Amino acid sequence: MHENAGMTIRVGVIGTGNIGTSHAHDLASRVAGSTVTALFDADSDRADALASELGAAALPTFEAVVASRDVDAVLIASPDQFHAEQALACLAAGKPTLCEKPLAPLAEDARAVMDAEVAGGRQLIMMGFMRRFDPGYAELKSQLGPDGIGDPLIVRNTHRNEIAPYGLDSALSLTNAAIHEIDINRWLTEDEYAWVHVLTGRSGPLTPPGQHDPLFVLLQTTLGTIVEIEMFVQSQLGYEVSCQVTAGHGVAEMGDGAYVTTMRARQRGHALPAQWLGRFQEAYRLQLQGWITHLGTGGPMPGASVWDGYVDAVTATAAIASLRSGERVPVVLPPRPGLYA
Ligand code: ISE
Repeated sequence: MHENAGMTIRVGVIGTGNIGTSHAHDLASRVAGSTVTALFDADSDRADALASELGAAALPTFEAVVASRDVDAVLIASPDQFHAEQALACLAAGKPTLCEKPLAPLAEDARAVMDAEVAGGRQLIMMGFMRRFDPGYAELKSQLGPDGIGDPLIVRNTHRNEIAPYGLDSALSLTNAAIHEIDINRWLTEDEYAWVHVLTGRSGPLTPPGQHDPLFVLLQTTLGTIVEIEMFVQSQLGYEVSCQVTAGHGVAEMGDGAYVTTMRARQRGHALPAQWLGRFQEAYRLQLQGWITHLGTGGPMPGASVWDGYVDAVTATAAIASLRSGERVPVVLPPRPGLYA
């Protein structure tokens, strides 16, 4: 799309729920070089309202958004189970796409998208793993390596939601929520996983029968780094994400970023956001800006690739197998296609 350098990228948004609406607002007013021209949502009233606010067209199907001559690039923000089918349609139409995570809940569907992109011979899809753009994670990563505290040995992650946004289902906790840690720990360690083991135990009071919350996910990378994740979807305490790395020469911890701690009335602390937009709003905006700048200038794709989305889905699928069997499950990857070298 570099022939569009200096021009406005016209984006079509598929899915106008919580995150799709936030993206559409960012693209319309907080990102340089983009505008929103078309929208689709299964809830047509919701799509109509956002379309009239932004001066975009609300279209009757996602296919119409992909095919529209007023759409240069597509943003997929529909429910997870539709991502793969919609990504395949974008590839078939040759439209650059930002696909919200996950690429697909299960590895086989993610694989179909990767195979189609590889067959087309060019990277058209960037994955929406926004934590890669978060200033807190960027600072944490910059502390690692030979000029910092050394190689990561153990990474401890917590990911707590106040309530289950889509209902509590333990497999969904892995494919929709813990997928963020699956991805960001590959990015932090620059390594792939060798195995995953999901431990279940005593559950919190809101957990329905047959489900488990919190989950404790243990992974080991091929170089031996241990990664642990506390995934607690119905924690009731608010939204909280943290990451602490024990490395060869020290420890680096990403707490809650830039919050100010206040002491008052015999209490010390700070407020927690209710959900992820309160914590990651800037990461989402930076991700969109990176994507739009990449489309406008033809520079390198700045975010996660379809290969990343596929590897994350393979890992989540292995984690579901572990959840069900109680056993440690290997993470088995094919060779990385040359397109993603
Ligand atoms: C949601 O879909 C997100 O992507 C949030 O970042 C995550 O914290 C939440 O658990 C997911 O449901």
